[in-house]
Amino acid sequence: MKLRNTLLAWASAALAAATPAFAAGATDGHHHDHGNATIGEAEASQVSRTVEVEMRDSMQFVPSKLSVKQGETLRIVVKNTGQLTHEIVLGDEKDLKAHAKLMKKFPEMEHAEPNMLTLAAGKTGELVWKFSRAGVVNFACLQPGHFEAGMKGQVRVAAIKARAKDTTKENSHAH
Ligand SMILES: [Cu+2]
Repeated sequence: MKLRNTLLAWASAALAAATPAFAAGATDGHHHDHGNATIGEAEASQVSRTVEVEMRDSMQFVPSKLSVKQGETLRIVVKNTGQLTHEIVLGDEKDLKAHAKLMKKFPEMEHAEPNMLTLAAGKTGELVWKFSRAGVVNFACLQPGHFEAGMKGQVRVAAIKARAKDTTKENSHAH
């Protein structure tokens, strides 16, 4: 028990270094709806489109590439058609890689955040996400080994208009 706590504390610390969004969930044990400002925020009331993504045991998301316009809120209906548990986690590639490494060390690690969804074989779930920044948002399955096997994809967010303000570094809470 003590060892496990220590491992979890270490995992939380490592995640804190990797991504503020994961750390918030790991340390305070409850959920804010701030989302992660670097990739967007979940706003269920503003869904403009629904897309379906299938998870397969061949370590693929189908489709693995999605396109949205900046500011668009998507409902992503995710269906696991395989025999294995899969998950989808939205984030930037650096965070996803760091998280995938941790999952290999601590495969029992559980998480529940607005930017991720874990689905057992045959299950369907959905994520609602607003893509507020132009660029690329990556997604991946972080079940141990799946990311490395290529289970990942991208959402390309097309810019509507160039903006003078650079929000890249902002990860603040807008209250
Ligand atoms: Cu998977």
